[in-house]
Amino acid sequence: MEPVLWHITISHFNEKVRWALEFKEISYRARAPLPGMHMAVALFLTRGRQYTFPVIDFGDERVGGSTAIIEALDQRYPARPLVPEPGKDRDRALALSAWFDDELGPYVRQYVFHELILDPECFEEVFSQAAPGPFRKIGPGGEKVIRTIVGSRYGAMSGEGAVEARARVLAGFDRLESELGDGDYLVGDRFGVADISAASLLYPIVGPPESFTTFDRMPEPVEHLRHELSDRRGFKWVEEMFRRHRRPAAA
Ligand SMILES: N[C@@H](CCC(=O)N[C@@H](CS)C(=O)NCC(=O)O)C(=O)O
Repeated sequence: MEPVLWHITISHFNEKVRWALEFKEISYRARAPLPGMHMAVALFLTRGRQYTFPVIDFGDERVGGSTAIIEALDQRYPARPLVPEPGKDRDRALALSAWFDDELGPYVRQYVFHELILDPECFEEVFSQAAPGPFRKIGPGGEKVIRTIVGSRYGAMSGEGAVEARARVLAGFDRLESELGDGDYLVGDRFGVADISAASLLYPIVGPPESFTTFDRMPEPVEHLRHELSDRRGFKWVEEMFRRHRRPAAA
């Protein structure tokens, strides 16, 4: 059976797994319930182990957590490996992925959602581009509910929180650049899980055209930050990773 990916189209954590599946040329089916409702689905799918998306269903096993899913994909589909063999490179790749997952991903989300909440018109546009097809026309009432959910779940209501989150995004670029040094990739000389983690988690800031979801525009402060960062080595590296390695969706 083809694996089934339960995902949120807009989500950068979910972009990691779509990218891994497509890079490894694994054909899969995708399911996207309404964001906000997905926690109940994740809990159901994983029998209470996981309340976040992505979750993948292999038929005989369901795995949640973006990096754990990429490890499981390599075990089941060894071609075009993304996680290095056991040893120093593997330890480094998984440690870097964990750092980007914990110290960067949540802050990108908090900052971008904060700015979206302050710009309801843009929120509506982003939602209508990003929501799964049947939910696109949910109307202003539904959008309000979703805004409230993301605002309270991700700490995106607080202005102070957003200032801190923006600083953490910049710290993410600093770490990325210092780990890259002069190299093309974060670990060794080939593309892998650490690169997918860093590049996917920064996609809402960088806005590469190859990502699964693209947006016509972001709130003005996010556009401004994008412009401010656009000459940085880390920003150009994210663009380059998408250009070089992001295959179009097969699902
Ligand atoms: N560490 C998890 C994080 C995934 C995550 O935060 N997913 C979000 C969507 S971006 C989610 O489902 N959140 C539900 C919630 O926190 O209530 C991973 O790597 O998969």
